Amino acid sequence: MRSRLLFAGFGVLATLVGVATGHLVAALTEPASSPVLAVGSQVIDLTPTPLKEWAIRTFGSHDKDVLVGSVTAGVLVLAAIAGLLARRRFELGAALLLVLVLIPAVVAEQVLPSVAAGAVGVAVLWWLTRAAPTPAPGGSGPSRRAVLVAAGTAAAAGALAGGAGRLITSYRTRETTVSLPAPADPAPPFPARPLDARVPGVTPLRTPTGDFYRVDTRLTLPIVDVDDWTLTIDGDVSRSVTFTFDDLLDMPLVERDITMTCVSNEVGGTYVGGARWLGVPLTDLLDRAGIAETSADQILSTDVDGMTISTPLDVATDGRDAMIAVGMNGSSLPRAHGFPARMVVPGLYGFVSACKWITRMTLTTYAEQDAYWTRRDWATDAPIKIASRVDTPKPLSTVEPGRTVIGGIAWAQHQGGVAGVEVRVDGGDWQRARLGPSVGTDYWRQWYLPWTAEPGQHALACRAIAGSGDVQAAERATPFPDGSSGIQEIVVTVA
Ligand SMILES: Nc1nc2c(c(=O)[nH]1)N[C@H]1C(S)=C(S)[C@@H](COP(=O)(O)O)O[C@H]1N2
Ligand SMILES: [Mo]
Repeated sequence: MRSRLLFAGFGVLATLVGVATGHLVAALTEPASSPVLAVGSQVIDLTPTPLKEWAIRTFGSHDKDVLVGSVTAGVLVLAAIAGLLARRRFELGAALLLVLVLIPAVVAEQVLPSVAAGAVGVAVLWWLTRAAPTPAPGGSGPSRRAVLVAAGTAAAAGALAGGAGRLITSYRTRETTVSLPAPADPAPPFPARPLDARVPGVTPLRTPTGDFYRVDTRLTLPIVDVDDWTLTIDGDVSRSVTFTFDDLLDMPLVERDITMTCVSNEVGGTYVGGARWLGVPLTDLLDRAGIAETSADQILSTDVDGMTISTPLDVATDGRDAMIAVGMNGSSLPRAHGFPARMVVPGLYGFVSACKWITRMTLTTYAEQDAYWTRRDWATDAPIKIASRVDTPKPLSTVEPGRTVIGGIAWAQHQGGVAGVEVRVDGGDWQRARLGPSVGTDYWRQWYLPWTAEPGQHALACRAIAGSGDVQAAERATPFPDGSSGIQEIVVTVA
């Protein structure tokens, strides 16, 4: 029994040292190719949409941690089994270990780190099993001390390789900032006294960059050298054109306050943020390529790794402030939000517009080419739905009786903005809330309603009214395929 545990441990240790080596090799070649992450990325791409939905719903923004954790746990169990097999027949254990580390090599085509992980893993397993006493009755062999020394050495080497990999990765993935020119067309002044300065608990009018929600299919962020980066417009255009980053900065830049929303946002959810974007108007770029004669109906954007996002051409060129953004809240884009450039289209959900790390815009048709989410049956035409959220009080919280406020945020981008918000207490009449300052029709709006809270349980609901006159839909819809809808109603206790 002791010997079995020992060999299971050998399997795990050998695998860990192998993976650490793979991590180091990956750090030196391409940090996104770390074996666990490679398998994880593949799992994300292959996961059916309903399961993905469920994961996002159940684990929220921890969905990726859960995924990485599950892959890791699975690998470790198999590693222990490989160790057990090696106890009787080394070749069997070594074979299982090799299969384990070759999975990322095959599914994610990441050969170098996997080969290194496999070679080192098998070597360590061989070395550990040789140090252990033979399981045969009366078998002698090397001492306990030899096992401890071998295991200790392997663990130290693994820790060293893993640590070095981590250091190199963090150096290579550091943020780079580029200084950007002033906008030729600046945004109007931002309100000096947003509501959050007066009503505690209401979402800040401008989302600090570090707090801006992040949604993408990646487990690691791409490393893009701005000096090598280019943006090409091709497909059904008069002429293909390619821009360097400096070419973009030489064009007149516009600055706009735009609220971005993810289609995966649930009613009352947090996948929404307001920022000040700096960029080149999309139509200025398309005009350089010439689209007067085009029969395209979509812009198919491609990112540095070939991920694709489709945008309806007519919507993107209807006069709204669509842009290729290079700046966010006064700095160049952070890596998480698309450095060095991304698309931003007010009024469209991010999955049909906001391509980060963009390198190509191909003018084509929906009939001819499918983008990443189109292949997964999401909508292609997906305007952001009118929505509102209660920020304060928090759902299921306890509130002191007496004078207080109900407050939150609402959005109706490119539908005239938010013209009104109404609040309903305990199913009563809809009451008009007071609105915070307007930041334009593509931006969200803060709101609050003074409320005298009587002891007991209360249900609080809100709904937005757009400048277009349309009212937030009460019909419940799930995020798939074109965005959630419904009225958020929270319950609080006053005591
Ligand atoms: N390259 C790339 N761009 C992408 C995505 C992605 O997965 N890959 N996700 C999109 C989605 S679904 C949304 S909602 C926005 C989110 O942008 P943010 O992470 O900057 O908030 O980016 C969009 N752009
Ligand atoms: Mo999204």
